Amino acid sequence: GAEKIEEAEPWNKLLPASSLPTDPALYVGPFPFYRRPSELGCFSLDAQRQYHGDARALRYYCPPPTNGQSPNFDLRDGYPDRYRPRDEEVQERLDHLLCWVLEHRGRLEGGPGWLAGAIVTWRGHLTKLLTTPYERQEGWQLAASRFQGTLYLSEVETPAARVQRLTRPPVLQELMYMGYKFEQYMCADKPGGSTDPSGEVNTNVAFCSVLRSRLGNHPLLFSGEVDCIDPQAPTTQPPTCYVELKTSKEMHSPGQRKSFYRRKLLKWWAQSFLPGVPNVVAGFRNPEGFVCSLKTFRTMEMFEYVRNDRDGWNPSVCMNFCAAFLSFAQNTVVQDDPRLVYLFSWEPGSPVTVSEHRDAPHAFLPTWYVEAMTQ
Ligand code: 0WD
Ligand code: CA
Repeated sequence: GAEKIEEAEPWNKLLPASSLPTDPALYVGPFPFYRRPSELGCFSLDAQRQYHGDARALRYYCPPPTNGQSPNFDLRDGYPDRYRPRDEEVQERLDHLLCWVLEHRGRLEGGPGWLAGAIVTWRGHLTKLLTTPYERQEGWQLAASRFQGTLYLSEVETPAARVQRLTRPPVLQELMYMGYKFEQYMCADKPGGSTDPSGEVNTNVAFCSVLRSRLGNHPLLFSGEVDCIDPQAPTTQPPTCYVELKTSKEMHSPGQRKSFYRRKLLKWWAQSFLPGVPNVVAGFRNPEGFVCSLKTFRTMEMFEYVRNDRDGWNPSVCMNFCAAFLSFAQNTVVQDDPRLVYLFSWEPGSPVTVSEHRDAPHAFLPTWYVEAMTQ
């Protein structure tokens, strides 16, 4: 069977495929191997977006008392006067993660050769890959370079996404603020401390966990922003003690719930499953922008809401597609050259395509990184 076809088409062995389909039906099958993610380290970005190789920006989960009262969080409070949004014109690419890798390259677990066989990227980029077979609205572009064996993946803002960002309606800008404001109502700066919603919301500040995992035969090193740690969690071992915070519209009809399970829970699952964050705490906001109810969703139980839904999502499809994309990228990016970039592009309804580029504007491995790694 398969052997005959390969013999009949020897060019399949010589040339990498030129595109990758994304139809969910093609990726149905057993759930692939996914190594239990372990935390290799962390870093923080401060109010000026400066990197620190420590956990100074980590916050502590501090939910309101459950004495029968509902919360009443005004998510619009402080907007826009106590809002310091990050400058989105600055394209950071993988820089902060590379800073961490550079600092730790000599003492990575898995041995000295481990990094050379790994894929290095942001968790958020992998989330987009996981949800691709079900995504009907937003395309993506991922730039890939191989350097000292390692495959680096860095997202490129699509022209459409740039237009959307620059013409973002005021209501959407306020909605973005509201997500961060919710974090402020739910987190304290110290374990056992209290929340302080009177302060500023500064989205430059971030705590990032750096994780190791493996999908199929692809060793992974990725980093993701973590909202807070639960000091009361059954285990204090990261990533099991981390909590992801989300806001969503209050739901009042079966149709609204169905669409929440189909669209939002898929994104929440993909984002938290990757780093092994076990719980997502949702704040449901009413039309006036107040959160009056909270619900904890267990990441490992999210699929149950769509298991019997014909138009639901399937975790195996997400992971199998991601594994297929990583193989596609590994087979495409053959030359080891930090100035050579393969740009993988995807639009809903089409396969993933690839184009080849050299140097600016797509090259993304900074000179300081390449030079320090070459020492
Ligand atoms: O420059 C860019 N295009 C991006 C930069 C896109 C996505 C993320 N980032 C930055 C983040 O700020 C962070 O430093 O990369 C780092 C890690 O991101 P990630 O964890 O891989 O990204 P993702 O899973 O997409 O987002 C996690 C959180 C978000 O939480 P919610 O609950 O909204 O999913 O990171 C925050 C946000 O709180 N976040 C951002 N913060 C500032 N600027 C951005 C952004 N563009 N995107 C997500
Ligand atoms: Ca969040």
